[in-house]
Amino acid sequence: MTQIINTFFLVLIFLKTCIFAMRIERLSFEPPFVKVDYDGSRTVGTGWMTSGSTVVSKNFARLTPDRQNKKGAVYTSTMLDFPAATLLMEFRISGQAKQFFGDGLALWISTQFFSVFGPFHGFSEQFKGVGIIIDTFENTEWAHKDVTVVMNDGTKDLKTMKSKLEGCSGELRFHDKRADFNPESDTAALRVSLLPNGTMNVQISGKGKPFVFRDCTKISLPDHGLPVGWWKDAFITITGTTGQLADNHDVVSLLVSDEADDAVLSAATPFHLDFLNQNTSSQDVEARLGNLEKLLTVTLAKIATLEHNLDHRFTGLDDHITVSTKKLADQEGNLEARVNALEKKLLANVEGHVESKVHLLESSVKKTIGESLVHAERSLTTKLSETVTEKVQTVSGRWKVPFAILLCLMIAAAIAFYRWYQKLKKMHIL
Ligand SMILES: [Ca+2]
Repeated sequence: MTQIINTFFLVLIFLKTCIFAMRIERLSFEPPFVKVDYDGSRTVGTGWMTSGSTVVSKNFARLTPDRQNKKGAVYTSTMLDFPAATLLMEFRISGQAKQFFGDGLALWISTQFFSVFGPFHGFSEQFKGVGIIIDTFENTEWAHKDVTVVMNDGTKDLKTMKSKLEGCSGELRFHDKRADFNPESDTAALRVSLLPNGTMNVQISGKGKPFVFRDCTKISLPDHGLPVGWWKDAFITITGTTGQLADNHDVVSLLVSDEADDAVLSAATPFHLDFLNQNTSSQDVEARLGNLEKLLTVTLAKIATLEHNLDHRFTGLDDHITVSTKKLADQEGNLEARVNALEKKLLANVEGHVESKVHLLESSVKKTIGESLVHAERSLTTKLSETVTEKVQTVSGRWKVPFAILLCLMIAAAIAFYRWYQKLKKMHIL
């Protein structure tokens, strides 16, 4: 009887795992991203928000372009709210640089709702929860891990966290200048399982699709001040940041299930082309139809791949054109400013030159006129003086005779007037 009951419970557990394990839709997203939010921007899904440099295209969310000093995030507005969970994140970190790139991409499961960018890979350093950072830039100040796992109970500062880093090594970044780079299949994946006993299991797959997961680290979170079930109140945030060095940080999908280590989230089965070589009788219509169906499926998958690749190229191209246009506009502005400055300088030089020339001419004219006037004055005075003297001398010998005659006439007139006056007096007229 006991054996029957045990078998019954085992079957129940098996059925629960197989049938009732569910994807949590409100916390999951995957392409194609066709929904548009209230301000006209493409969104990864209902309940998800974007911030900073994030641009959502049809096939992925680009948190940062391959440019310096960028920060981008996608984050949920609802809590995890399950006793166990598995998060499977597909992402692609790629860029033009062969050797120097950064800073990385991080998945945060934290009771802190994302609002503003913080200094620690875009997140606040004071948080309650865990952060799994795909750290692509090797800082020399502390021990580096390609996959860095940090835990904080809300009291630890950055220095304390960095002194106790968990994680593992792993090549999770792609060089997109390689001839064999394929954006659709060159993605990496991170699987985080949160077990009901408080343990967190982190696995990674880094060589593109199909994903092959390997264990990265297993941590008992209650040992780090995070009690069992703390993640029920946790939000999910994904951040990407660049600094002096840059990379494209893209998130392709995030699938969340309410079971730890859930098979529901296993990677998609790759397509195989070998069925085309299968020998089927020309009379076997059903088999031929089956093959055609497979061919159609493969073709559709190829179209999806092509679309994803185009999306990747065009998103990069779009950013490149935007930056180039801005640079050209800046250069045009600089050129105009330089021409204006040159014009001003030239004008100032010409004006100064002309002004000084005019001053010089003015003073020269003044001097010449002054000198000429003085000379003319002197010469006139001398000439006048000479002429007058000469005239006086010439005239001086001739005026005496007329003067004597005039004087005699005046005296005679006076005598005649006097006699006439006396005569009138005697006639008693007066
Ligand atoms: Ca780093």
